[in-house]
Amino acid sequence: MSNNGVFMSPKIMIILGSASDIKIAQKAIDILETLEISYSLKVASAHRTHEKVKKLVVEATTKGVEVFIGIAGLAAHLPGSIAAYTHKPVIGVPVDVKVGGLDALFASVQMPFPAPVATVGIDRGDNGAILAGQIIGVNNPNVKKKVSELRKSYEKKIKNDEEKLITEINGKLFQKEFLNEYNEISEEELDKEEPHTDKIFKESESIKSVENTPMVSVVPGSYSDVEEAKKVVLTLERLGISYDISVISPVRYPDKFKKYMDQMKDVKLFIAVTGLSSHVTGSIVALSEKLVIGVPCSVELNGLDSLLSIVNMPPGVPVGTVGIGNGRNAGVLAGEILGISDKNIEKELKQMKYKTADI
Ligand code: C2R
Repeated sequence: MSNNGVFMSPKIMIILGSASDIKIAQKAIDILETLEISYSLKVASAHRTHEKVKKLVVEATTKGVEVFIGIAGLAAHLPGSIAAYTHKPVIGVPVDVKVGGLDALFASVQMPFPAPVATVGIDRGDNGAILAGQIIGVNNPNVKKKVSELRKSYEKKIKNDEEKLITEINGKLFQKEFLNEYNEISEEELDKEEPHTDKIFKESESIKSVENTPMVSVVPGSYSDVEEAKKVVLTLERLGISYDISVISPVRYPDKFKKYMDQMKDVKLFIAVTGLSSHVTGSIVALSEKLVIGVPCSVELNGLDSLLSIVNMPPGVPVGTVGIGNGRNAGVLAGEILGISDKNIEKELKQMKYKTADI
């Protein structure tokens, strides 16, 4: 971006493994334009032009790029290679070129400590850009507001799509009017700052306010996820990041869960640690516009059920997912995000990343 002849670094760098990934990248571009976040876009492959990836990432990190988005199909080593050369958050968007994009998903998400890639769903360039917006929005109220407006546009879309669909159904037995009062979300409600929490907590019993709100809320969905959650909090401890940890299942204790979410409404981000069909991440996203990191746990199917149900979120509601059983990487990712504006966290993070990289 050029401003009176002075070159300013973009906030985000998008790197495509190939120009053939542009259809998915276009989804990210459209969102970043809506959020009014400056970005640069390059084509560079970890396999075909490794040196270029390295130079781009190192230079962009030095010049102040805050978030990287790596978009690639097949054996998508590109996001991981970006993560090797920066301590800034890296988002991976797996592209469906073969096998439904599962190859690219695994290559992006299953990164070793301490090089997390916050992976979003297959072909979800839009969610990659929204996640980047949430990261920038942690310290930028204008971007936060834009992300919030974008979230509301998805709510309006559901309402409009439903109305259109209903008028197209002509079955004789179809009861068009049944429970229609729930279709009416007023413009006022949609325009509220945090519509979900406001709406839901109005009627709940009084909620004590949490003094000294922690930076991060860690939510294991069950006591069986606690061992994994411990890895998250030990990493947060090492990075000097304050946190709350509470075991709460939105399926088993929905009311308690909603109350907890309200108590945590001022945290900077959530880390959900969960196995099986992972409703914890989805429930947090439904109740909050804050950034959510998901840690899939291996309970059944080696954690595949959990990984897929955390990562493959619909457009508008991303969850930045780390590898199965890699709670430590969720802690590192939180450090990368919070380290953008906190020099102390950044210092500890660099120590952790670049020291262990020698092993
Ligand atoms: P071509 O269309 O250029 O043959 O690329 C690209 O991201 C693309 O989806 C086919 C697919 O290969 C992917 N690719 C990677 C990497 N480089 C290219 N996964 C990498 O470095 O990870």
